[in-house]
Amino acid sequence: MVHYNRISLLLLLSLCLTGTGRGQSAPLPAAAAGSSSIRLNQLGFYPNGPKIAIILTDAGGPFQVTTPDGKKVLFSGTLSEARKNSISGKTARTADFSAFRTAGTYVINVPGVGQSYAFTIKQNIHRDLASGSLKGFYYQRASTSLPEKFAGQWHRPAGHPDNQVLIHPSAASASRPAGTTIASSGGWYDAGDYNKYIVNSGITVGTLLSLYEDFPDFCKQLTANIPESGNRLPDLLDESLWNLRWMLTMQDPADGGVYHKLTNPKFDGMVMPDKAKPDRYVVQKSVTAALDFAAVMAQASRIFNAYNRELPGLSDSCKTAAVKAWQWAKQNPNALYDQDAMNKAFDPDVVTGTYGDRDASDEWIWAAAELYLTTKDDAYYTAVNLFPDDKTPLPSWPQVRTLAYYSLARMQRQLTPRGQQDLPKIKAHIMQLADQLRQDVSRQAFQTPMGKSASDYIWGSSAVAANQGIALIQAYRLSGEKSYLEAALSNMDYMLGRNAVGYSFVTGFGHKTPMHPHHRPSVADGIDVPVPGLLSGGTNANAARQDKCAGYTTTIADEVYLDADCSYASNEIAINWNAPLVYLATALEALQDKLSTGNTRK
Ligand code: 9MR
Repeated sequence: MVHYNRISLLLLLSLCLTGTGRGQSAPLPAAAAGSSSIRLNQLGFYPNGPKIAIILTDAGGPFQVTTPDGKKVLFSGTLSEARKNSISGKTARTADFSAFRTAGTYVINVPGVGQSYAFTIKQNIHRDLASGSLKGFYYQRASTSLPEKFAGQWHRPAGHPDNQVLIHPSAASASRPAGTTIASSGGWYDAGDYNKYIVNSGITVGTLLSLYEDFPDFCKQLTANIPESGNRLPDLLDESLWNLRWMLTMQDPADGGVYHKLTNPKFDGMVMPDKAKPDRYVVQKSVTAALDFAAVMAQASRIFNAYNRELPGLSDSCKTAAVKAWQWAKQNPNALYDQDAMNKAFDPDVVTGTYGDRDASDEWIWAAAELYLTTKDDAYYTAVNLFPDDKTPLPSWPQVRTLAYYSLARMQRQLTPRGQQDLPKIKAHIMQLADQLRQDVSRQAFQTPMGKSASDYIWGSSAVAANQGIALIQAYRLSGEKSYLEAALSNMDYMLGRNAVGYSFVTGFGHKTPMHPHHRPSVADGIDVPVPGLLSGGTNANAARQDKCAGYTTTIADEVYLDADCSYASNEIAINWNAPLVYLATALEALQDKLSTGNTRK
């Protein structure tokens, strides 16, 4: 690291044309690349968009944007005033080079601090990430081989055929006694483990389908080199169908109930899918599974209605499945999934992910809204209290209420008069969430909505950032106010490196990325680099207590992250985290032209 005294700093400062210099300034002394004190989106920036890096330094002074060899100075500026990180107490300053718009690859040089990773300014800066994170789902496919043509070096044989899945005693019924089998192939592995869970599939597929409904034209151009690429469906829908078709097999045709999950009794070891051989079970039907299933199937029905020629009957099947699941839920409103109680009553014990939830009121709201939108039947709308309080909770797997508001606002032109009455309220809920997120961002050390509160740093916090981004995109779509779009973009910057740990949390995208995610194929495949396009759960204040992995070095909430495969509480990947990443990357790509100054309407 190079150090400067005050006088030489002033001298350097006087050489620079603050904020406007283009090529006129002399290069500041170059430092080694990849300074850990310069945090920025490690992919780069849109030419017409905001561009900032966060510098972890007490000292103010100049900075430059230069060619990667440091020889040509393209832009000179001055670091902002110091801001204190309210979580860690550390000092940060901003290097703002938004005014520099020329496409190319550059570094930032800050005397006394160092030089950043190389980054690029160009159109479509997140395009590869959008398709790469969609491709991440392909790599999660169960019951199929991944040929080299699509999976590159991560090709692998099929695992978990799931064509003879046992009915667990907790799920036994007259037509399906315990120990009999059903076929339930396909779907995505949930995460770093190989089990398949309906609740988590719900928000995941719902998020991907909502992306399609929000940006249909753009999504038709999004390709991911999957086996279905080139057919008449967009890749986003083809990939979603891989899981949707599996979800359909999780419904008991006899009564419409939906099994909570398809799972081993215990987690597999860190082996490749084809090496995992334990028995697989479907377990107890649950009300949360039924309602999440109903919501997603209703949404799928209206989307695939436009593809009746390619997929005859699918739209109708989805609608029928949704209605039957809803009716089952009405008859079984107390069938919450309680794994401990289940294990007391039945064998074998099941100790894999629970996705347990003691409150299904939000699942009722989401299912009711989607069924209403698809059927136009007011009876669904009035079956629940859509507004139990004035909150707008950020979507997550146990809390799906706001997904209902998103869909109702998106489909506002198709509401019945009953729904129309509530439209102002629905919009107000979404705007209230976005306003909370946008508020005070400029006072934050990292200038992002993510991390304003230490409570953002939970298990899967990267998806908190992504889901905040989606909320802000929704607000932008409703209001046309560019500041929401910019705030959404800043959370993407967070995910790609502008954060307190300096990692881009997406495997394969950025300079400093997770190399050891808790992801069985990435651990077991013998390939150094992990499967790409997967979002690590990221910083989690309680990770050390939760996974007991050795190696955490701090308890500061926004810094607890460990790139080790034992760190399943901070470094696993999961489908419900990848989906909002796909959403945000794609939405930003679709809206990038709206970032221009003076263009504030959508
Ligand atoms: O994402 C889930 C997180 O909200 C919970 O706190 C955590 C512990 O219950 O479980 C997470 O979900 C995991 C699931 O149970 C099993 N597959 C891996 C998931 C991601 O870690």
